[in-house]
Amino acid sequence: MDIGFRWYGEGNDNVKLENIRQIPGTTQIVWALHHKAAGEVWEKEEIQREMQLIESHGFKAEVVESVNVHEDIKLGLPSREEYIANYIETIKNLGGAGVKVICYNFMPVFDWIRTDLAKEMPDGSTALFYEKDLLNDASPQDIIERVLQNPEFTMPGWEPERLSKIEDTIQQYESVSEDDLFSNLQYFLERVIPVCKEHDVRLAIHPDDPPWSVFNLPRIVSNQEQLQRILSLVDEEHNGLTLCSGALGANKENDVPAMIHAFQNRIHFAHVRNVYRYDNGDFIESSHREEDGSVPITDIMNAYYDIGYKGCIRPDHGRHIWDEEGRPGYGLYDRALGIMYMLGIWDQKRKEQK
Ligand code: DNO
Ligand code: MN
Repeated sequence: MDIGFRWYGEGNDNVKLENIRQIPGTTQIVWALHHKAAGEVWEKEEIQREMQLIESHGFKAEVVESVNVHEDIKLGLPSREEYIANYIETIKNLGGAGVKVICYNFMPVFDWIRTDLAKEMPDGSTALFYEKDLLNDASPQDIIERVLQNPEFTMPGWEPERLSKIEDTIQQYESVSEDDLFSNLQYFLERVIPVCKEHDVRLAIHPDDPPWSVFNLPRIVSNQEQLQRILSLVDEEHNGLTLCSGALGANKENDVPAMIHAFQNRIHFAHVRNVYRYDNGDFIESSHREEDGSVPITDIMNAYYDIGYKGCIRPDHGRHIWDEEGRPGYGLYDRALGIMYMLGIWDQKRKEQK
């Protein structure tokens, strides 16, 4: 198992690679070319430059999060052909450079949604928060304005060019059912998975965050049954999952340890984070510690240990603590604490098994 840490690139992240290097046990940087719009080809030279920078700091750079899927592919429009061809080009370029896993998502319009990026907790830390009633009552535009009050960085999935046409994009989905979205995903996978196989790159779909429909948009990556259906669309190892305990864990029906056992060799990347679920349907991203939230983090780590998981695990989001500023969810300190918590469970388990 490799511990990974998501990093947004030089000038686009106030966490330094030198600092990540000091988190015990951390060997992978999970990266992306964040300036690339969905549908653009990632060129070989740019890929190499980024990977060399990461590797020169002593890390592996084998996991990319994310190569975003163009909306026309999700909508199943004729123009998807061009974007699928570009995606294939990117897979080849990444595979050629030594990348082993590509994380992506298939959420219409919004990749993750919250109503507050810095909700204060009783201890003074801040965290990403989802307020159910607010989301149900507000328009997409209200939410965007609320969430992006003082954007210091562009957040993935919330790029200005994407947001500027959001109402139109939402409208385009009015005629797209869940079954249509499954067929559009299948169409995409049938074309890209053979290329992944040839270049030995594993594709790993990230669950919907949160795992239910927002603004009446179809969502198909929200529970065990849907994940199973996605794996069956192209039943081949390279068609796999990013199992995100925080995204899935926002719905109490989702049993993440059971999913780890059920999907074993199809999990190519793991996000571990906790969420505290309030009775009214709200949730907040708590610390990784099991008792601070509603997700059984110790059972999850034990399940990964028990299946002999060899892939990359990264702490997903963290709170902002110790006066740290910067990208919501992606500070240094709380994610580092998360890593130490995960490794504590892992090491204990390893000792017991000896
Ligand atoms: C939330 C995050 C996501 C993730 C993308 C992957 O849990 O991990 O924003 O990065 O959905 O495409
Ligand atoms: Mn995640």
